[in-house]
Amino acid sequence: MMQDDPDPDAIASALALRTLLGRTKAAAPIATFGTITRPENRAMTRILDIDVEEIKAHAIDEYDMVAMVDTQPSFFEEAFGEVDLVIDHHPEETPTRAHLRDIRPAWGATSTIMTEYLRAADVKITQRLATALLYGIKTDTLHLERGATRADLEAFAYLHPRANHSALRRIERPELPNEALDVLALGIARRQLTHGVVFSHLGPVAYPELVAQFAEFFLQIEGAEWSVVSGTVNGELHISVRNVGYVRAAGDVVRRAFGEVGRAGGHRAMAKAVIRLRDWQARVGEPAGDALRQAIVARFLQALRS
Ligand SMILES: [Mn+2]
Repeated sequence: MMQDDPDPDAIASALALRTLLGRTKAAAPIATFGTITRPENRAMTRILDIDVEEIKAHAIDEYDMVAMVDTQPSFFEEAFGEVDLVIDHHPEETPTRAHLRDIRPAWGATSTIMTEYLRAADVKITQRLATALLYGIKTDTLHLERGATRADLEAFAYLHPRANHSALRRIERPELPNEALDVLALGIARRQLTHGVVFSHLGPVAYPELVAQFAEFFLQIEGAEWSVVSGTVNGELHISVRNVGYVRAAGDVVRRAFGEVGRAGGHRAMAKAVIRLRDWQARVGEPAGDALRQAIVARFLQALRS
């Protein structure tokens, strides 16, 4: 089991645990109650061919044992009895009930702990697994700049020569289709920076991840603490929100701004809303052009101030 929106550290740790236990993907599925949303994380599972199953809470009963990596039972809304194994590096909020537990809050990444286990058990670390674990450590420690310990550096140094660096590059810098640059050009031309928020409506986009990708990009604009990028695809309006991290939680603001017209939510620094265009039409107004742009700006700024 991983958290609801699994990150690379969780995904790599799950793959490592399965390898350590010598299980197949049928015998030990890697599961989440949520969905992987971040484009880089989706790219990781696709490029490294890691199967992540999205399961419902009651499906847990079908398994003989539950192991958690990079998370703890108390982090879930769903109630777990005693789980079998917890390996994590987050501080405990409440004491963890597990048959076996290895929680090391000082460690920068669960991937580091898993690398130590694999090495101690003399299990072969394939290039694919090394790539996943290296990426897990990189992302959780911001390229070893945040919270990395000697253990993280040692695991990093061990994994680095064993990893596939061209695969890593493709994961970290998702390829942009040529046509996406025309969409980006339009988005740049139409951007609007107001009260520390940069807004851009891209219009129709080929796939939803582009909206998230450009939201990351627009956050780099000088003076922007927030970026709010929107686009339409498959009869839906997708709005991706990013912030610099020390401001209000993005998920709260997005829920407040768009929660009543569609699905909306997220985390501290990233959030998104997905709204059917006909719901927007029925409850807000014209789902295109200036009317749409102005409504997004007005709703977001109001939610931010309230
Ligand atoms: Mn982690």
